[in-house]
Amino acid sequence: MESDVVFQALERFAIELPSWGFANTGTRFGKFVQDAAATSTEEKLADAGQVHAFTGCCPTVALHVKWDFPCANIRALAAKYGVAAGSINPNLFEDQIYKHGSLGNPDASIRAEALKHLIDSVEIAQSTGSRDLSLWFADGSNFPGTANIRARRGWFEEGLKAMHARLAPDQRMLVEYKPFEPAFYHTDIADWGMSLLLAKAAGPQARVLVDTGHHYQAQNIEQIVAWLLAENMLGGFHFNDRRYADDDLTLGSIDPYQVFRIFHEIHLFEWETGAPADIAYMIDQSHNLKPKIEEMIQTAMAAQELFAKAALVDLKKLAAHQSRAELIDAEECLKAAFSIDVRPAIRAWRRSKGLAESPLEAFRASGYQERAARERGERNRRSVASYA
Ligand code: RM4
Ligand code: MN
Ligand code: MN
Repeated sequence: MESDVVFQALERFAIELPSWGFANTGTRFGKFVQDAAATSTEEKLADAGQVHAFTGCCPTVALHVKWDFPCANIRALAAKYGVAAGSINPNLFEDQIYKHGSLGNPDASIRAEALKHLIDSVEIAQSTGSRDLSLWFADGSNFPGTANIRARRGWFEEGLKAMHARLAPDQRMLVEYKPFEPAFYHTDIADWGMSLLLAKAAGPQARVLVDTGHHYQAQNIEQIVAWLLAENMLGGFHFNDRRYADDDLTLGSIDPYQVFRIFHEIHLFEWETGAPADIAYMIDQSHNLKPKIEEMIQTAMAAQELFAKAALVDLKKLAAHQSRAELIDAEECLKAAFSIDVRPAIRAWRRSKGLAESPLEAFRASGYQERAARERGERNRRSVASYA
């Protein structure tokens, strides 16, 4: 029984890899370069292909417009490595013109540039066959009195509407929020309420994107998820874990119960409504210290485990306990599923797919990482930059 539920859960669970998670990235104080890191979009796709080949649950790769494009025939390139292009991420935070914002910039010509980039990104998404555009804006201000918060809100609404008008009927735009960083006084899209209002204003194909690292400490993320589901406005996730802020640590490394509770809200919604929720599960992590492909495999495995555990909650029983306000029984019912060891069932699922039981061990045995280090090491070492 249990393993049937786990099988069914894994059959429909896929999580998208971020291309930027395979390249050398750092903290704002510097980079520790890894010889094996990807140095081009082709290498990112090749590495992502490894993660999918060993886990069987990561068929798509999110691409960042500025870091991965232009790239000749990316569709064929992805296919060569056994993956497909996933969500397209515009980049409105690196160019010098965006120092004071993109869609929220007080300069109309810069807002127009930002909109142009968004429209170009919609076209890129059409050419790669990607349904979703994931939008994260770094816009905000550092000091009180320096920005007109309401005017900027209006410019965002305008810009997002104009972008929405360019979507093909099957495309979606996902509006991500984040409370702070890089701006430290106000951020234009700081929380899920702002994302929700802007997505609703933009048009019917806009949804909210929840990045698990983009909340204040102690915020109840699963409640946000439940509300967005109820509003039919949950578009997708950027999964990662954190201890303090947007730490981008391995999913489940700090608080696996949090991830389980999020998945539980989704399973519960689907059980109650009888319809699958249309949610894009994506990873948004950058790995500075652990080997990148291994950390991505570790993440995918953690996601599968937690998704499967959450599928094991006895929802009928839980509902009965809730209706009678049997607090201890309801809570124990939820926790019971969390404590089930689903790994044997997942290993059986892997066997049924012709995958190795341990993706990590199998990847290590392949020698891919050592080969990549030999081939890419010199290029990677040349790219070290200092903070100041
Ligand atoms: C942001 C946010 C975005 C990601 C960038 C690189 O904090 O999470 O989703 O694209 O980082
Ligand atoms: Mn994100
Ligand atoms: Mn982030």
